[in-house]
Amino acid sequence: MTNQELAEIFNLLADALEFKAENPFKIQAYRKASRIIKDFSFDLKEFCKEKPLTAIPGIGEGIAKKIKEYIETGKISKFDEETKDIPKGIFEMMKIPYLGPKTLKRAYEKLGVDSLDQLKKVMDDGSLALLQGMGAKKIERMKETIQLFETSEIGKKRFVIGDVYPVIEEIISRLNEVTRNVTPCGSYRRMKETVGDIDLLAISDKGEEVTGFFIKLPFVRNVISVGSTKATVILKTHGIQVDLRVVKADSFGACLQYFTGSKAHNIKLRTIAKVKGLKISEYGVFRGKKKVAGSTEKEVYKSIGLDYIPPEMREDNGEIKLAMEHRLPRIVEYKDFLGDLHIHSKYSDGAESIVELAKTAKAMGFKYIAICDHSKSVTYAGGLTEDMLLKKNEEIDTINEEIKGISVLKGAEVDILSNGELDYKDSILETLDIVIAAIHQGFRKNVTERFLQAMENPFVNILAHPTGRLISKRKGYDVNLEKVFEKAKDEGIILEINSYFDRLDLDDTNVRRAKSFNLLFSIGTDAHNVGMLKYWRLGVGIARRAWLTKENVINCYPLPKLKKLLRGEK
Ligand code: DGT
Ligand code: CA
Ligand code: CA
Repeated sequence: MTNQELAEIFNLLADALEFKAENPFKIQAYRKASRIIKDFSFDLKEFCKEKPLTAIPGIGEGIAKKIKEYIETGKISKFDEETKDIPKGIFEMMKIPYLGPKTLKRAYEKLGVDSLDQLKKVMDDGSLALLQGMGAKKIERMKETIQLFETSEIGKKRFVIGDVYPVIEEIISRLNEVTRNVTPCGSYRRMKETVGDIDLLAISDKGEEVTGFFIKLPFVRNVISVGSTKATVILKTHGIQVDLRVVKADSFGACLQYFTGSKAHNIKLRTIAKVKGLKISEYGVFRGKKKVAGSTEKEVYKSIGLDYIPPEMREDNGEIKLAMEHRLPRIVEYKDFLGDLHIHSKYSDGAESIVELAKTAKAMGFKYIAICDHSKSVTYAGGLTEDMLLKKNEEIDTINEEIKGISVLKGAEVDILSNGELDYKDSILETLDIVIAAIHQGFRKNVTERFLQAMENPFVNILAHPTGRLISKRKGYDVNLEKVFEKAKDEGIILEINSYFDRLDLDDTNVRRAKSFNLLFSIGTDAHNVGMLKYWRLGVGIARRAWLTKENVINCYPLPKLKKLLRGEK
């Protein structure tokens, strides 16, 4: 069994209970557990030999028991019981945001609707409209929702990178048992926010052994093809396709370059090579029969007169010309990242204590972290009263004295209320090192004006997730970003690159736009459990796709410089 498999089961269980309109708290608990398991850094099966599963923050007795059952018997009886009468098509429809489980249930019970095609049919032939509570307006809205979903990346069967990330991690750690240098390629390596499939490349002289081992891994649902240099499988998790290539070391660079793409980037490279009398293939760069490059990517680029181009820039956006003229910008690197500036603790709706977060962050090599729990009016996410916030500040002071090697910043994710005021008074904001202003309520109500007003507050440093979109679920706020960027420039406000898996907000395109206003950016994982801290890489990935330098990203500043900036000093 794998963590990913188990995570999916809990998510489907939540879907089943939602369909049956059961207790929302229970449903939420399963969803939360699913995400914790998904992001958990150790194999659960191994972990529970050493420690009780309830030692994992956010995993209670009930869930632990089910995990144990799965490890021991390969199934969860509660899951089998709750899902046995629900057709598969219902789960597919449950993926469409805002379609409404209640509606789906009624359509299923009264009209036998058990697939999206069926649902569309009963909407069109008028039979759905005959059911109680199904007015023309509602059906119209449902049609819009379905259309929006079907034209979205998710509807087109692409996957959110933050969902694929832990899957890839788990596969690679298993593959490393038989081979070396297993490297993801394709859109994932370019850090695109959604990926169509997973492309992996490994070095080995014994290709057959590697592909043979790969197709037998416990993740695999079915094998599409297998040979001595490549294999394609479909995973149990979300039905994602994985293409694995195995090459010898002397072709690794060429192959990595080829399978990283993008296609448009590669086509242009080939044209350039041709002019120089060279030919690029997945095995190397050739002049006639003579191989002139192949073992490293750098060599491949150099052989056709180009500087090395980082994967995140390979989108045919002008990078090739710059590489030819040796004028590529030096974009921020993963190693430049010093700390996460947006984390939730147990004080609000996170799973861990600040001490646990600090220790993990330190072990990950971070120099600092900012604990930014929700403010008081966000009651559904355990927002902190002023008293709690001050108590939290004191705890952070103590932790900073006790744990060396990492600094914890006192922060808050302060809500911008519907009248544009902030959720805490200035006298409270003043006690904090870092203030992130955010909108969590009233997405259609004067969002631009509220943002502008909030930015005028001298204690606000950062604007959180400025568009409010969720990749798999919603479009985001009605907001005029140009106005927001302009004001941010005037007021010295930093914009967030929120790297929570479903947000990725700002995205690469908007970061580019914001960059043209000469703004600074802050990367925050918005982690609600310790496993989510690893998604800082997605934030840096966005920064790299937008060609930011390390000067543009405040997480690359050493602590004294960062603190000075946050205090508004030059
Ligand atoms: P995806 O999977 O849709 O998110 O996007 P990619 O870029 O990962 O595309 P994929 O998986 O079809 O192929 C991986 C890489 O392999 C792609 O970025 C470039 C290379 N590649 C695939 N097909 C072709 C092709 O027909 N010509 C060239 N030059 N390269 C290709
Ligand atoms: Ca791909
Ligand atoms: Ca592929």
